[in-house]
Amino acid sequence: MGQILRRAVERLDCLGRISDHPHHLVRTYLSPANRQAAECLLGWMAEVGMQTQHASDGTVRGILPGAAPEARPLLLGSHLDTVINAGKYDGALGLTAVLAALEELRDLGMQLPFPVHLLGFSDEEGVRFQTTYLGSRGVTGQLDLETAAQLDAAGQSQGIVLATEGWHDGAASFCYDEGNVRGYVELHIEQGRVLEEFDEAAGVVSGINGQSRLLVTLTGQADHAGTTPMELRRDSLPAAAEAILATEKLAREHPGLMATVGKIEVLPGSSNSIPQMTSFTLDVRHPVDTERVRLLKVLEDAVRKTTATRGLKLDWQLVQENNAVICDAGLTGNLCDALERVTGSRRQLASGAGHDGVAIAKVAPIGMIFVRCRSGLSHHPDEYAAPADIGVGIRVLVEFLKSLPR
Ligand code: HGY
Ligand code: MN
Ligand code: MN
Repeated sequence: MGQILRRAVERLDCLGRISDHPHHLVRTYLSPANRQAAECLLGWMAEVGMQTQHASDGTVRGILPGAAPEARPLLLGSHLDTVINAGKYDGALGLTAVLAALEELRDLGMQLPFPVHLLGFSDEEGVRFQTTYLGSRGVTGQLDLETAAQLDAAGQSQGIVLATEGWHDGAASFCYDEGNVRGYVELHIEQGRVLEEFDEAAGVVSGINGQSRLLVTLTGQADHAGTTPMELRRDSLPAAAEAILATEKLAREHPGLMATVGKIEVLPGSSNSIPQMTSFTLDVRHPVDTERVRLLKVLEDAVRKTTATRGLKLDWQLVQENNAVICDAGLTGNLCDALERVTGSRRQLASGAGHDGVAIAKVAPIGMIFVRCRSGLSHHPDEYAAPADIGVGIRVLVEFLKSLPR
């Protein structure tokens, strides 16, 4: 495994250097760096003997037919895109680990009794349009007009961007329907602290928490900063601040609720004009869907009250909502068996982070392997998974693949 693990780490480093920004790692939907990373992955997939294709949205696929090419495929994969100022393991590890596992099987002279499709999804994070799982929803026929209408920072809709910036030349369209896929398995860094707490290198995911993504816009009245009396102002920024503090307070008071404001925009944006419009993103998650929905309503009511008192207009826009997904019992059992053969543990843990399996679960049973990451840190350039832990993850994947019947 030495050489194979070394190559996996080298490929991680290679992808970690492919960015749309000179000083930090970022790859977004249909960006030049995302395409460059996709082309890298296509080359590596071809090296392990896969037939490769790309879709117009930048998702790429490698197919290893196996002994029975007509059998239902097992899908493996993760995402090529990143958040802004990202770490190099989120997404990329899942892709390089599969390549390593397939190389290991090849070196063992093993041919799998079913096809394997490796998918590199174009956009899981949703940085460009705030909608998430664009790639995995794309291959499962779940992209709708609402998503196509979502705007990026330049005011371009996802539909127009796909039409004008898409990777159309030589593109294939691959779509998976319910029943024609054996399952989907993704290896990913944990992005949490459970495996560190138990001092375990890897674990199996029991389920993926649900999440709601919103865009909240408060509109008041721009005016002169030097001449407008305080009592006459309809200033959107302090109102947004009140709403954001109420968000944090609600989450702190309700264990299990995670609420994050990741992005805020103020217009007109000059230092001597009263902010007419303030918009901010809201990311709300909870292990229990009904609780997430209930508490989101509590927050919405509080924000509506604040904005009414201040004489502002409120636009509370749900951008995307995904309920929690439970991983398939059969796949999870096989993954735990594989984990136990490698580490002696059957550790299972929930995922607070979202993953492409949420979208793929609409058409196939899903399972996930988590690899420990240092201090659980992620969505940060210091994100780190030790090669030894990556090696354990790859071995679990190999054991899992070897154990699957035809
Ligand atoms: O936001 C998430 O949970 C994931 O990193 N896309
Ligand atoms: Mn990820
Ligand atoms: Mn992520």
